[in-house]
Amino acid sequence: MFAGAGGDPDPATRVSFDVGADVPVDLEIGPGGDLYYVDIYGGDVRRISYAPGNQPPVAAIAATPTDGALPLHVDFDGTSSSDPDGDAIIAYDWISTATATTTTRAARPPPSTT
Ligand SMILES: [Ca+2]
Repeated sequence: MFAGAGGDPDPATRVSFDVGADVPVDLEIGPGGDLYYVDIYGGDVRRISYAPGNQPPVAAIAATPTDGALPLHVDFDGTSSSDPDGDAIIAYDWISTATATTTTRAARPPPSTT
């Protein structure tokens, strides 16, 4: 909702911003200004970010295999990531919480870990 002529919010300027939201409950603003909500039927916590202009890429990560006996070698693949503006993704940052390291790769092949 945008400000009207007097500076107050004008209900006539309401705009839907997440028409795909399932059943949002418990809306909260995070420390970075993003809006978080619980999708009560989907069992997810979802984030809505406002990014005017150039939109950030959307990360999509696949792991193969997703389970197995130890030691398990897993290959990660981020090549399904996309940019809503159609911009090329020029780098992938892979952050390992196990080793507290960040690996930047120009593109493929994806990193793997055991
Ligand atoms: Ca972009």
